[in-house]
Amino acid sequence: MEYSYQFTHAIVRKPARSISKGLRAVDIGSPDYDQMISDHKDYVEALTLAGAEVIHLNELDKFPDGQFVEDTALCLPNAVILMRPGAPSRLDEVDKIAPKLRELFTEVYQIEEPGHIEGGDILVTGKEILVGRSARTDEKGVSQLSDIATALGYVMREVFTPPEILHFKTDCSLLGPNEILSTKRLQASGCFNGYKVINVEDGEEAAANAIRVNDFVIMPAGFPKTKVILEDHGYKVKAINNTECAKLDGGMSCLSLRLNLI
Ligand code: CIR
Repeated sequence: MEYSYQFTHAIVRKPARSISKGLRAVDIGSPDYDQMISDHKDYVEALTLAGAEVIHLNELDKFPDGQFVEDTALCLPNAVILMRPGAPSRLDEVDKIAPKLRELFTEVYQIEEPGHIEGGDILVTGKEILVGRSARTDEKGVSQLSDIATALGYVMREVFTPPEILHFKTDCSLLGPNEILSTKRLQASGCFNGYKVINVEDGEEAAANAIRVNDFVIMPAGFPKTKVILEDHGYKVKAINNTECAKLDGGMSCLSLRLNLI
């Protein structure tokens, strides 16, 4: 997994007008649809700039959280594992994306009932797959994923997402094979021992959900100190407005599935 941040393709789904009904931990107001569409365009442009060919899926009015495609699957270089979201309203999003994933991958695995996992709880690093148990990802799901990943030759390690955090990756991102961007609160759980960790600036916790795609780090705009920290470490950074997705607890990683179709 030396190339855990190198991607040839990315799958995105256009936000639906029903986003106003999207799940959120705390209601801080309804997202503005036009702004979200404009941000989504910028996000697609950033993926393209980073060298990924973007595959577009139609909006799904029945699934207000459908644009957060990351939660529906784990894409590895030669196989895809269809997830089983822990949020009941999101369960059937998997059936909607599965046909496209079956077109792209010959090896397709699936998390089965009664297990649950959402892709936002999975971080693939240069040496292992970290899976954070959370309100959305349970023991049975993790155990199924462990069987599949181990059979495919990967090392999988279970970690625990602190209860105040939606998904494991809400608070961290991969920057390099052995380098992680993390909030201090997540790092304090000890899950990144053995990695080089760069902390986001205090007060800029939402900057931790970024994505490394080839030579770029794509991060949410509005976190200038963390942006400078990343640039000082030599990263090429592209910042995208995320104010509307943030109202639904979504960010840079949630909005795409990154694939390496070699
Ligand atoms: C949800 O609560 O499921 C959505 N509103 C946000 C999902 C964000 N996904 C992610 O962090 N991978």
